[in-house]
Amino acid sequence: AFDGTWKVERSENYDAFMEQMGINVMKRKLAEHDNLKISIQQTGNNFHIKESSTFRTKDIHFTLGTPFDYSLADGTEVSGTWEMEGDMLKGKFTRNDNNKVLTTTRILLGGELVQSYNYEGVDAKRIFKKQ
Ligand code: MYR
Repeated sequence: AFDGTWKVERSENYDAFMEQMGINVMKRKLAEHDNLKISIQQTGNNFHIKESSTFRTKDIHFTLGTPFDYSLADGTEVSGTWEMEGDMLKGKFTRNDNNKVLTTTRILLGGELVQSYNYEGVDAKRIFKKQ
């Protein structure tokens, strides 16, 4: 159901979230307009994600329930797991540099893909439209 190519359309509280993550204002300004696109292809428990933005393009493969490593666009390394809970993808990732936890979810709502983020008490959302 998550399959397809999704392009970010709007964000909520993303600047404050990135600030909490420790990202400086210059990078945050660029990241607000990163034109993030994610292509999702699910085969059973296996996901193939193609990420593209003004920062980079990246291929990610993961299996639900199996930990993997990922680096954020600013170079921050995290490791963690995606799991499916009902219709929701739930991710829990730990930063390698400070062991703090970033949680994220993906859900389809009214034809949009809504990704929520939480880090150290700050919530944000990015909302994607199907291409
Ligand atoms: C994926 O499914 O797209 C790959 C794994 C995602 C891991 C966690 C994503 C958190 C992204 C947070 C970006 C915020 C930058 C400060």
